[in-house]
Amino acid sequence: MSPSGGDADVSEAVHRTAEDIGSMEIRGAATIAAAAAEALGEQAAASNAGTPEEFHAELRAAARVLYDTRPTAVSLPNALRYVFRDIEGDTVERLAASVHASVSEFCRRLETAQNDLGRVGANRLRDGDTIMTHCHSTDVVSCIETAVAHGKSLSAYVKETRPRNQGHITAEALAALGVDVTLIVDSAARRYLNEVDHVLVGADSIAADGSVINKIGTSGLAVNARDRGTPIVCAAQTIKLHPDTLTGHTVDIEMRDEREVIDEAAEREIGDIDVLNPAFDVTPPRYVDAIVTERGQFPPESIVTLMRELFGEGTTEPWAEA
Ligand code: RUB
Repeated sequence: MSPSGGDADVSEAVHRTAEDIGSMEIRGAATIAAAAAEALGEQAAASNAGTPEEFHAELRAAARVLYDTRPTAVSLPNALRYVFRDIEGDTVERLAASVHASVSEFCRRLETAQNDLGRVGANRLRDGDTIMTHCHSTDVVSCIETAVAHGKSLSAYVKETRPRNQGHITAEALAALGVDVTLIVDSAARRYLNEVDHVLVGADSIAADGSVINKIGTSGLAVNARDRGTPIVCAAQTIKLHPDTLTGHTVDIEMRDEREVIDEAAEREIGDIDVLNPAFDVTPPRYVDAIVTERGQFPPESIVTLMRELFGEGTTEPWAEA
């Protein structure tokens, strides 16, 4: 084992979580963040490190495996940073206990933030309103759940969200809450926007200029919603704020396997074609009415103030090889 982290032992649990994130068995920015933090906790608990240096090297190696899974949701590196920030101890046992405490605190804060955000978002919804959703966002569901708990009766047009159909998860979640759900194909969205009071979407990352990076199709929906005069709200905990965009970096858009779009036989039958499968897109701030966070709601253009307050001027990568 190398104290530099190059060959450090990474636990089975971490590899399993990384595979599940890569294959989207674990998906959605908040859920990915919690899973990554918990995997670091499992790494610490399973550690056979003989020295604190070896322990740190293992943890850094584990974080790199998790970091390399999917590039767009900044909640993943933000979660890793949170856990690393609070680690202290002069023995392996104390270090492991400190990782455990840090992971527990992170997951507790994540849950609290989602509940607080839900209360803010719910205040925007009135009894009898109709919502349109895209993909599956637990932050969005939290707003709707709170509104329903406050006695509001809601309807929803739920876009199926090709190619992975995360709309089915949203449909199930909202139907279970008692929302009157209508599932539509993505291309039917514009047809029904006239009947919609709010478009509600989540975010994988939010850039310093207020751009919302979310599931592919969000930007087209937002442009259509603006054209129809339907407010579009993004529900996103502050862990979705992308601190690197403060210093001019752009958000990496994940390209996924073409087999999610078309199977091999069908493609062969069509002939010589290219297939592209971008997982996310960027919605410019002018198409977004509000970003709802656990710290209140913000016009997208002002989110940079909150980002500076929470993340300062830049970030570190504590998992980098020493
Ligand atoms: C999920 C997606 C969700 C955000 C927010 O994409 O785009 O809208 O991650 O989700 P994928 P949450 O299915 O490719 O992971 O509010 O649960 O963090």
